[in-house]
Amino acid sequence: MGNPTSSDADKDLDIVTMGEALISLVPQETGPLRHVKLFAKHVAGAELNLAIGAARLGLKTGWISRVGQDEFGKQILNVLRGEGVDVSQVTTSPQPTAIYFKEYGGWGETKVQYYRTGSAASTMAPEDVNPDYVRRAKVLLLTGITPLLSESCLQATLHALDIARHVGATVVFDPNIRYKLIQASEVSNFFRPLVAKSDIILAGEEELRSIFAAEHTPLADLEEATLALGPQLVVTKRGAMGASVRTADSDAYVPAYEVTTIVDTIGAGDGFNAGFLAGWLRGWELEQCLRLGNLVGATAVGVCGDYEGYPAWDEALTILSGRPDAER
Ligand code: KDG
Repeated sequence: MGNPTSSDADKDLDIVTMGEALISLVPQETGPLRHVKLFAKHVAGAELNLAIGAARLGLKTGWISRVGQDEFGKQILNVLRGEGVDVSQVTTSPQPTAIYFKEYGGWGETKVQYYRTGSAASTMAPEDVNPDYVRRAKVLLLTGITPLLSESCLQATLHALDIARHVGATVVFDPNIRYKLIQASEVSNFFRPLVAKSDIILAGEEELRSIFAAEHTPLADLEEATLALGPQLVVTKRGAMGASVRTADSDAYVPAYEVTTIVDTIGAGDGFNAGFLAGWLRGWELEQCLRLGNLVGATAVGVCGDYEGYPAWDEALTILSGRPDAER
């Protein structure tokens, strides 16, 4: 993992990512889905959220995927183009674009119901990853969602990882563990090799606990265990508890931004990733990167869609310079 700015002069893309976009149907009332009458239609997907968040923060961003030859595929491409994300590596497939429903429980919890088996993106395969494209990227960001979509998606992910290492792109990995796609008992074996092949890990605290099967281990030890597998930097996202970062010779913690309205926390982790990397790629101190990550994550939770609340670069700088962190 080199310095993000010096050796990358020939790279014209800041972040390339690969994943599935879904149409998300958001209930307009709380309660079991069988009673919900109205839904709002949004575009979602962890890597798409990251790509949009990063583009809003002024980064040149590309998204690799397959979308259906259907209206939803067209909507997804329209949104990404409108947000300034490069979609030159997106192909279309006769398979449908995935959809998922959110379900808001009466106690504020959000559940998701996927309809993504056999989707367009689940047919992605190694040939979707063009080495000449990845070569142009400073960062390749992968999540643990894509390799769980299908065997060919797993192979595409491993292929992308190998290419990135070969062409000198920094590999950033967010486990984004989705228990609808993997059994809890398989998490450790599945994720450790992916962590080991990455340069930077951006993970939730509970995700690190699952990967290391370590429920009560102090967080600092979990972060050390992550570094011992190979990455040079690990960030732990702790939601309302803030975020921390650790490298071989440094560590830092930054509290969360205070959020007054919580509509839906989905999309906050992807926003954090966009903010953290927007600072890191500009050569900022790690503590400032955490602060920007926390800020972008916080903008997601008061808004209904995953990415809609993410700020533009100048908005983020204004908030960053003027609004104190919440002490929690
Ligand atoms: O991180 C947000 C995602 O969870 C959401 O947009 C849907 O990509 C998605 C997934 O697989 O859960």
